[in-house]
Amino acid sequence: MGKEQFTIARIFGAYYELYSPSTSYVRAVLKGKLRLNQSEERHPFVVGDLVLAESGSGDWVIIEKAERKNFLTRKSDQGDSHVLCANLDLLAILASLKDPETKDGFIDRLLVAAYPTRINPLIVFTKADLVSDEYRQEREDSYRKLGYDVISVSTEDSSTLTPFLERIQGKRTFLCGNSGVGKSTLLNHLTKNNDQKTNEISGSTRKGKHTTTNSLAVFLEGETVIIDSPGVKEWGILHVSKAEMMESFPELRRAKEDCKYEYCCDFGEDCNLLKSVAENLTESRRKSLEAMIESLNKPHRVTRRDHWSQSVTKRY
Ligand SMILES: Nc1nc2c(ncn2[C@@H]2O[C@H](COP(=O)(O)OP(=O)(O)OP(=O)(O)O)[C@@H](O)[C@H]2O)c(=O)[nH]1
Ligand SMILES: [Mg+2]
Repeated sequence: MGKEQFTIARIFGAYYELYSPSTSYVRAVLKGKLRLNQSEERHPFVVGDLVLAESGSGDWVIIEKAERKNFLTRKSDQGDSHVLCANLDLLAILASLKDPETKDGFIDRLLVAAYPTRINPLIVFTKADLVSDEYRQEREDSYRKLGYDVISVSTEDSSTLTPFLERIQGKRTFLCGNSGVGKSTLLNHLTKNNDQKTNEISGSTRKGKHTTTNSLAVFLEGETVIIDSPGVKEWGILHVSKAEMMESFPELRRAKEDCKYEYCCDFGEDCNLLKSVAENLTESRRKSLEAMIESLNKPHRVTRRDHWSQSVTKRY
């Protein structure tokens, strides 16, 4: 029987959709032993995982999981960590400029979540056609001046997609953001297929309707991979320590350089980092940091209404 390495493109119930450049898409199941070994983990496999599979008489059978280069996690409660995706090169934080408007606090949270993973963040403001150029520029600049890579797109104007395409070329990119910001619409534009269902935002709340329920990796030419994901309301970052949180703020890094040891004191009265919070953060960034530190102390305040269901979708 032939063995081959694949990437997990999608998970639906007990079935896995795998992709390799030579064989394209196949359907697979887990080998019984593998299933038992990993039963302690809530989600033993995620989209983006590399696996070894062998061809059977019907479905392929996954026999081995490769070590992950990196992975993206959310943690919104004690002991309840959720790996979302593995082996990424880029985290595209999609922030809608309008309908729904993504708040800076949400972007800040995702930047903190990305930091310990060392996955490069890219801030992508969406729906640029719905706001003035001045407003778009202002939102872009506030992050660009911190050193982040920032672009804006509108699926109404395909020329705006070129900078995005340039950045994702040859990389594995995870699209994340609130529901309704246009993750699936962007993916459909890039693949020129209607791979993913999209939906209008709600007329009354101006929020998305959690249309995408399962992550999906789409494989393009030149080893470019884009992964669409379900919209999130709040990104739990309980797995990130307070020290890592502060270090992830570029505005505070210079102050950290003055620390005698990695962190010279336990954020006591003479802490350079804490002084720098007052001196170097804008009000909006300071509020974000404080809210995140607060959520470390009160994890129950983090909402868990997000939709990450593993609902079975019929595709075969
Ligand atoms: N005006 C405008 N509308 C857009 C743009 N991109 C997406 N939309 C609309 O926004 C709505 C939501 O888009 P989706 O792609 O379903 O959003 P999503 O982020 O995938 O949402 P979830 O799957 O729920 O997380 C749809 O009605 C899209 O047509 C854009 O650039 N401009
Ligand atoms: Mg979607």
